[in-house]
Amino acid sequence: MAAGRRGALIVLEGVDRAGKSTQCRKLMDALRDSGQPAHLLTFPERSTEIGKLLSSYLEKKINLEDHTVHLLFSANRWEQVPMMKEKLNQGITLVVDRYAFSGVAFTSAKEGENFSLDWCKQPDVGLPKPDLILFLQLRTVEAATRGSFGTERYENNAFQEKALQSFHHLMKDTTLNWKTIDASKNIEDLHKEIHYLSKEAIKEAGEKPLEELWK
Ligand code: 2DT
Ligand code: MG
Repeated sequence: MAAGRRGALIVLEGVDRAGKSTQCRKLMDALRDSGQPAHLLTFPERSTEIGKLLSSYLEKKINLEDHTVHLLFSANRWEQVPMMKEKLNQGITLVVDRYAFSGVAFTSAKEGENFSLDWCKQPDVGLPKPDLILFLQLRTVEAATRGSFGTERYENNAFQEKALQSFHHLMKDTTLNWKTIDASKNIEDLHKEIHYLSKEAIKEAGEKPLEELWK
């Protein structure tokens, strides 16, 4: 690594069972094998105090008011920001499994309150802006062939469909580097595409400062 080059912030988003976690791990391995320092982050980060609350909420052990839980998901990202910036500045690339886009997509999919995209975005304004957002696209029927849903909150077809619509709205933002990829491909082909796009993003990120999301 050349001195002074920052790492890239690479986010994977997509519906349940699109293969995000598998692809994050494979990307991590490939980057490290090629000598590129990389660190994996997952949101929600369930190990912190806020993360434990979120985990209990997702496991349906506790209920939380909808605005409150949205702000907690955001706070769960903010608490990682000092570490994220430090790593990026050290030239370490961050591979992130879900980010603010899941936050907006899942809250705005909720019935009843009519959460606007704008309201949902506000708490995450100013987070480190991703250099690349890979959206793993998979039709709901195809996702269903990969096994059944788990028992956590939000794990049902109707909800995932609504979240998917919100993701599509967010993807219209041309100030962000969204890349939609066909997640119905086999694991290896998908990995090759993700690895290629990530290498490009890492090259470009090294030449420019880190920006702020939605600002
Ligand atoms: P997994 O651990 O299976 O990815 O599920 N979520 C996530 C939100 O509602 N808001 C957020 O900000 C984030 C990051 C998506 C985690 C579940 O939590 C939802 C699925
Ligand atoms: Mg899940």
